[in-house]
Amino acid sequence: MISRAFAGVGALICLPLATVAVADQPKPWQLDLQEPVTPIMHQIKWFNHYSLWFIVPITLFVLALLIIVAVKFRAAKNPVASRTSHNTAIEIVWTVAPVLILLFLAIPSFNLLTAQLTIPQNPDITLKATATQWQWNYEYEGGDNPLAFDSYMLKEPDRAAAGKEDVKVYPRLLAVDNEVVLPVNKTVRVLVTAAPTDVIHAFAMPAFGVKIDAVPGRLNETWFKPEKEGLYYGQCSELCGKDHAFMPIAIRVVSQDKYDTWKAAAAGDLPGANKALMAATDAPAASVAVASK
Ligand SMILES: [Cu+2]
Repeated sequence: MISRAFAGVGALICLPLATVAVADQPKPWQLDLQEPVTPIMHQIKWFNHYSLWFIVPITLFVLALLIIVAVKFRAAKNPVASRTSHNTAIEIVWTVAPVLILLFLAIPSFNLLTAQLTIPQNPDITLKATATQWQWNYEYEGGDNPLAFDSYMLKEPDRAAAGKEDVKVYPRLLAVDNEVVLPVNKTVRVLVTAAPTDVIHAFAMPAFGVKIDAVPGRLNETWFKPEKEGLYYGQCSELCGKDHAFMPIAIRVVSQDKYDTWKAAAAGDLPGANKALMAATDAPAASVAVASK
């Protein structure tokens, strides 16, 4: 709890620095959460800051009590210890106060959990993400153009051929060969699983407020609605073997038009569709593609 409070204080200090940088990926020395891009992540960020208003004062209060007790009642100053064993007023206060504090934390916490776990009835897109040691496979469910592809971490020798030389936009260990492409402001249901004979992985996208296990033989469900175009990065977040650190998740959020063009072309020629989309999103201004504020 104490370390969380310090992280929070650090985050508040560093906030002006964090907002300058791009919004879609981890930053050096970042302490706060990533910039929220979905309604759920806005709520998570709010709840994080809200709970710090309880955690920081409690931590400081307990620290102050400890210091007072250690100084005021030290053996040299207080050779005969008090034999007081009970005080009804104090018993009531330290029972009722924590109950109230926990209620103030529990109610918004359960609201958030409900919002996360309530899958929208009519999602615009259903995406299936299947984890394997050590890459992701994505399937676009339904519609006229079934589409499925593997997504591997971009290997350094392939950078130039993929047209992904800019390490700010395509960072080492986070960039992939084939990104998931999704339209902006659309509700996306994600079905998450792992290959039948594989191990447990986890699908995590910090800017979207999504983290859910990918379990062999089991279909987990989550959802998000990205509000801003950009290229967003996440990682497998369940220790899954020697290349666990090398199976990133990349989601490119684009306009509906660009998505439709990409989707129509991708079924026949995925590398070509990706190249065309990169030319359309990266070329005019690289800063747009990285969703800077
Ligand atoms: Cu994994």
